[in-house]
Amino acid sequence: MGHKYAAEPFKIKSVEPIHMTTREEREAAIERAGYNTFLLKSKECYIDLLTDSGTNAMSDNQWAGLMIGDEAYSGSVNFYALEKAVRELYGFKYVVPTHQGRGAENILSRIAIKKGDYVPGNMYFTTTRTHQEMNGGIFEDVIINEAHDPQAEHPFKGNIDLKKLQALIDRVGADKIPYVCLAVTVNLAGGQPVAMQNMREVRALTNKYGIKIMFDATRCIENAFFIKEREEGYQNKTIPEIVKEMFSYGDGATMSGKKDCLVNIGGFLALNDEKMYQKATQIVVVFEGMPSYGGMAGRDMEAMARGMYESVDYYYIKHRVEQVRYLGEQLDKAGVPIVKPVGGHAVFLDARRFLPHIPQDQFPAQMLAAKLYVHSGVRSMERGIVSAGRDAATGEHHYPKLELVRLTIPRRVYTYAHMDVVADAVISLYQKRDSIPGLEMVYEPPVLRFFTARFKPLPLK
Ligand code: PLI
Repeated sequence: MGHKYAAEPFKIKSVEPIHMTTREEREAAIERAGYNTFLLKSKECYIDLLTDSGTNAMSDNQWAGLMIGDEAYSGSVNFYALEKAVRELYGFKYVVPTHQGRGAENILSRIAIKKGDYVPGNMYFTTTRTHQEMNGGIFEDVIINEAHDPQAEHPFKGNIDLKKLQALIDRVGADKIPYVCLAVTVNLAGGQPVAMQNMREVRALTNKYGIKIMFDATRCIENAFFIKEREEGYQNKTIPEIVKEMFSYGDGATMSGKKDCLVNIGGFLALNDEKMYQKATQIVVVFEGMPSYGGMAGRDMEAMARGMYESVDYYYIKHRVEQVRYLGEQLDKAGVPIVKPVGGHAVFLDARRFLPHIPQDQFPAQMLAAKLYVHSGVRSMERGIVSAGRDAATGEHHYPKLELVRLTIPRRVYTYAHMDVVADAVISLYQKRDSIPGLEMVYEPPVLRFFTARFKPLPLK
């Protein structure tokens, strides 16, 4: 049965009604929210594509797992279930549960980074870079150039550029590089995967210098699916085999369970080195909790362990990625500028080409997300200059090449019919794009400003 886009590999057992709103209600809501879609109430949104983080639908098996939560302060059975899942599926020896991904980033950054160290990575992620900088680290982008070009059709746009990595090592010295942060997939590049070949090469290079590799494993299953689909020699490997091989090139990983572990909350730091693990346990008790729950309830660890096994099912991940692609291909066919190829978790609108009349410091992607909401009730997220924040040293805006709006698809939540509604909304807004003005920022928090910044529209020029 060769359907172009896989049908849902699940039946729907429980439903959550969604709310329709009027245009007047949405106009008032976005005004109140300071033109920041993060500040809308969920009930004000019709199709909520703000994020794929923590918005997953759990299976009946995961819900059943909640009932066997062992809420002991220490040594919960659910911790051992999680540890077993991490060992069996990802191959790491030690696991420190955390309340979510950034909890793991906090611990890793504290134990591994010294002031003045450099942390190379395949593009920045907001919370990841913030933790690196708060611990005195300097982030260095070593992703291939194609990743910064929305139109470059490269099958593995998340790859690390080995020449850039080598140049950094030559410039600052290997002893100033505690680890390479290797994200699979790369969120802000458009959910783009990293090739196995590239991971192997990064491992070979870092081995020469004794530099560690720490994965950002957040969307590792999506990455594994792309390897199976696109990389020679992997068509006949299973998703678990590919995941295992990927992580065999790393020394550890931070994980936001809210994405590819198919849960609503939770994360972990995984490590192979016993000394690092011991240091991590010293930090986790200060910021999260005992090393055997680290900020998670026993029931949530159980749901996460079960979600991890479900996530490596081929039919699950095939549908997941193909549903995202279905939306992307509809927009592309209609001429709407998007990041290509379509990534694993989201379709990214290219706001530079969507709104070429708005300069980047008038926040075109921020305004596009706000206008899409008012136009249709579809909530999306800015991933451009606002998300990039300011340079920690100079205080100037970072001006990222990518000025994007992310339509992020929660896992197992919406149907193909919802994707049609979203596509129609974006396409009809594209036809009216000339009427959209820029924004000015009227409130700016000092770090991670995109979460709570506020804006006002400028007059249309
Ligand atoms: O939101 P957390 O703290 O569970 O995870 C932080 C985090 C780390 N790495 C990557 C690649 C992420 O995408 C990520 C969180 N992403 C969010 C919240 C998102 O909306 O994409």
